[in-house]
Parts: sequence; C-alpha cells; structure tokens
Amino acid sequence: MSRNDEVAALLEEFADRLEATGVEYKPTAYRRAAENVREHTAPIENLAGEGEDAVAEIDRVGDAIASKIVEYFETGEIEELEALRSELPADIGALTAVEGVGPKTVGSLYEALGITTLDELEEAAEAEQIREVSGFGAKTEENILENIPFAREARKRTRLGDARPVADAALSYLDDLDAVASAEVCGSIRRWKDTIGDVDLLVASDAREPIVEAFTEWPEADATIEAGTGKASVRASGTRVDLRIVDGGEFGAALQYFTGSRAHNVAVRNRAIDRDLKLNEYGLFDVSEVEDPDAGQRVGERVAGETEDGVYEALDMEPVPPELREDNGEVAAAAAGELPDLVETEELRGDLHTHTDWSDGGFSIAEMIEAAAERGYDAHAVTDHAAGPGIFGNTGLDEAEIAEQAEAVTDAVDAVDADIEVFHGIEANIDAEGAITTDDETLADLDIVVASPHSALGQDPDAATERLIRAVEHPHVDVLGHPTGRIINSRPGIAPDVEAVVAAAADAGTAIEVNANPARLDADGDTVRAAIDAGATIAVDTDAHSPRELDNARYGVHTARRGWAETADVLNARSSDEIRAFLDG
Ligand code: DGT
Ligand code: CA
Ligand code: CA
Ligand code: ZN
Repeated sequence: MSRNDEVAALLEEFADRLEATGVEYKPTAYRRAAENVREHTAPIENLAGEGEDAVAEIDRVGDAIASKIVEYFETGEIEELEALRSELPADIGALTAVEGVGPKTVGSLYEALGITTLDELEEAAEAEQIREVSGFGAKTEENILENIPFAREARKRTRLGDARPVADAALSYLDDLDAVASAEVCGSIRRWKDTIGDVDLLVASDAREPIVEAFTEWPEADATIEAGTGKASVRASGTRVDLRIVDGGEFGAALQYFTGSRAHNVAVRNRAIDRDLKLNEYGLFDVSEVEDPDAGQRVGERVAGETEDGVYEALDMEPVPPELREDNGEVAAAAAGELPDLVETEELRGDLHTHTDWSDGGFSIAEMIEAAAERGYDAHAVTDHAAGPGIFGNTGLDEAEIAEQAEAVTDAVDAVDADIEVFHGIEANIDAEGAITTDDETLADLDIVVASPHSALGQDPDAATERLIRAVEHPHVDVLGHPTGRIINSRPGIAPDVEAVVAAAADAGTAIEVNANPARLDADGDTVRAAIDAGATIAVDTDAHSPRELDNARYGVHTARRGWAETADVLNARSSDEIRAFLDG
C-alpha cells in the first residue's frame, strides 16, 4: 500500500467516524479529499514534508485536512481522529462492510448495545437484541445476520490461485473477440502477488462499445458492476474484474501503467522526469520543448507507448519483468542492465515434494509417477507424510511403513517404465523444538527428506527461529518444506527471523522450499530473495496430492521470480544427476 492509499484510508475512516457521531457535510468533504489523495501522482509523504501548502495543492484538499495530513506525518497520528476513535471504539471498517450497516448504524448500535466487532454484531443479532433498539426491526436484524458471512469474506483479498484462473478465462474470451487487437492481464495478477484485490485486464481496440457489451455478456460473469465507454467491471467467482480499452498506439504505456505497482510506477516516472520526458498511461513524451508539460495528457512529442518494452527501452532500461515491479531495486538494476535472468516454469525438470495414497494423497505411486513423466519431467520425488505432530490420525507413515513403501516405489518404477528418475523420500515433521520425529536410521536410507512444520504454528518468533535452524541443520534434511506453515487468508503461521534461518540453510546445504500450493506460497518472495542473497538453494515444489495439482508449479515459479530467483538458484531446474548430487551432499 502506498502512503497515498494509507492516508486516503485514514481520511475515509475519519469521514465514517464523523458521520457515526452525527456530524453533517464534513464527512463528504473528507471522502472527496480521500479520493483525490489516492489518485494523486506525487507521493503524499513528499508533499507533507514540504508543508501544508504543498498538500493543499491537491484538488479538494482544503487547509484543515492538509494540516491533519502534515500532523500525521510529523507525529504518527491525528489527534482529532484518535479522539473520535476513543469516543466510538468500534471497528467501523469491518462493521460497515456488512450490507445495510452504515456509519450511523454503527454509532447507534454502539450506544445501545456496545457493539464493536463483527462477532459482537453477530451475537447480538442471534440473541435478537438488535430488533429492540429504536429505529431497528426484526427484518433489519435478519438482513444484518444474513450479510455478515459475506462481509467477512469480502474483506479478504482473493488468493492468486482463485483469481488467476478467472483472469485467464476472461483473457481468452476477450482474445477471441474480432474487435480485440491485443489483450493482457495487468495489475497485481500480472505481478503474481499471492493475494489479489481485483483482476485487471487491458485490451487494445478502436471499437470500444462492442467490447464493453461482450464483456458484460461474458458467460462466467455473475453481475455487471459498471459499464462505461472505455471501461467496464464485472463480478466473477466472487472477484471483481476490471477491463480497460485503449488505442493500439497507447497499449504499451497503458500496460506499463496498469501493471503497477504504484511504487514502481513512481520510480519509473521520476526517471522519465530526470530525462525531460513525461510518462503516463497514454505514452512517453519528450517535453523538453514544451512550456507547460502539465497542460494535457498527451503534450510533447511521443517517443514510446505502443509496446511496453519500448517504454522501458526509451528510458534506457531493460524491460522489467512484472514480478519485480515492487520498487525493491529493480529500477536501478534495469538501468544498469543487471536484471536477474529469472527462472521459468518450463525450466522445471521435476517435482521434489508430492504425496500418494500411502498418506493423504488420492492417487497411487504409479499414477503420480506417470503424471510426472507425462509432463516431461526428468525427476520425481515421492514424499508422503511421516507420522508425527500435526499429522492427522494414521495418515502418516511410521518407520516400518516407510521401509515397506521403498519396495512399493521400486515396483511402481518397474511397472511404469518411464524415462524419469524417481526419488523415494518422506515429508518429515519438525516438532516445536526443531527435532525431526522420524528415526535417523530410516531417514538415512531415503533419497530425499523434506522436513516441514505441521504443529505449534502459533509459537513465538524466537522459538520458531530456533526450531527451523535446528531442522535445516539436521544432517538428513534436504529441503525445508513450507517454512511458516501459513495458509493464506486463514492462518499466518510462524514468523521466524528469516535472515537467520536462510543463513543456516545456506551453510547446511539445505534447500528452502517454495510450496506452490496457492493456499500456501510458502516461502514467499521476500524470503526467497533473502535465501538467494544468503547463498541458499531454492526448491519449487507443488506438494501435489493429485496429478492435476502438479499444474500448480507455475504459482511457485512466479513466487520464486518475485524473489529474483534465477534458473541456477532452483534445485529442481537442474538435471536429475545434479539433483542427486545435491541430495547426497
Ligand atoms: P490489487 O488489485 O489491490 O491486488 O493491486 P493492483 O496493483 O492490481 O492495484 P489496482 O487494481 O488498484 O490498480 C492496478 C494498477 O494500476 C496499479 O498497480 C497501478 C495502477 N494504478 C491504478 N490507479 C492508480 C493511481 O491512482 N495512481 C497510480 N500511480 N497508479 C495507479
Ligand atoms: Ca488489481
Ligand atoms: Ca483494479
Ligand atoms: Zn506435503
């Protein structure tokens, strides 16, 4: 979130709280100001640094609001907002997300029943207390109760694995329309962020109306949110899908702009300004001979805009892969011609973490090997769950069962008779103290040991750090599986000191897994980057429980790319001989 977004959200909260206490007119002024702060292209923190007058230059931001914004940057809070918060200590954002509950309702329900959270709102509605409050009735109470689950869901961002298929389907639908010259996904989807606010699509065409019409008639759309001349939004599978239509000559500039992130765009735009160029969603313009570059969107001489690569090249930069566009050093690297040569999905040569029906998978060893061979993989590891903490019932294998499975794997390899190297391993458990809960002798006989935390996922960060360091230093552990145990939108997992863990992993020659299951994406991009900087190896594995889940590999690869992973950093992008050498080492 940029600081502009952050301040806009604060102003919106301010508006809601004023409204909840019965103030008139002022809330509207705060909401308008919020909108303009969000849209403003200059970073608000810079303006605030220059003082109130600079902030008040933003449209619809008056002196009073400007002084509050400056106060926020100087002191870290806004006194008047803090007063409003203590006067009405309710989570107004969560409560107003319930359809039919506005700021005024929040105020009344706090006053009458002391409601501050969604849970309390639900309890009160279930106890039929709300219908007793003046101005409310049984019908209102029923509506509130009905809408709470949706509000809970809607406040979450959509997982990449849920949104990406929607984006792919929308894109292929648009691509098939005659009027569409080119189409691309943009926004956070194109950057492969692990969660998505909404899906953004961009189309080049000179026939806008038929495209908007066709888009709103897309069979997979559940509802049209809005339809204008150059843009439209629909809802599909619970996600908002935004479409923008531009002229072919401006497609590259628009693609660059709407891919974001905002922070990356600010950095690139500043580079343009340094070169007497003006960059916006319409193109890159030479404004060195122009008196007022802000006189219009397309002033100056167009130097790029048809293709995105052309925009970067005209700024003396290598084109920046979307996954890197987070303003984390990629602009300087691109300018120096030093961008990493990122790993690609097609370069994976095997999967080193998969399950079968010997533990909680749904398919036989042979079926999983066949599926891997069909994908063209050279290597495949069978790593069912070992019994231990966090593994439900008797799904996990004990030492005797692991020995038995070794023979079954040999038999399956003979039966399948495919040109693929199969490793027999286990997904062992790291207990709360960092011990591996399978016997050493058993681990020593295996080709590969993936060790993962499955229990005590609420432990404190120091304990988690010690735990993972001990696990990666275990002599038989080859790969640290899903390091935090997070489930996106559901549980945060442990929060170890990442630098310390990856340094230990690098020293011990233990690979860090990017678990490609879209509910996990664990390690995340930041951890991958720290791991590579520390000299550790990355394994991109699907943790597949079925042949179909082997297709999740792309989510893992793009997450690794967000961590600047090159082909050479990734264990399973190597030949099966090299993988074996790593595992034996
Ligand atoms: P999301 O949807 O929350 O996961 O994140 P994004 O990055 O997809 O953001 P979104 O959908 O609001 O806008 C898509 C991109 O368009 C964003 O990454 C940058 C660009 N963009 C949109 N509105 C603005 C704006 O007001 N200022 C700037 N600088 N960029 C914008
Ligand atoms: Ca978006
Ligand atoms: Ca959007
Ligand atoms: Zn697993």
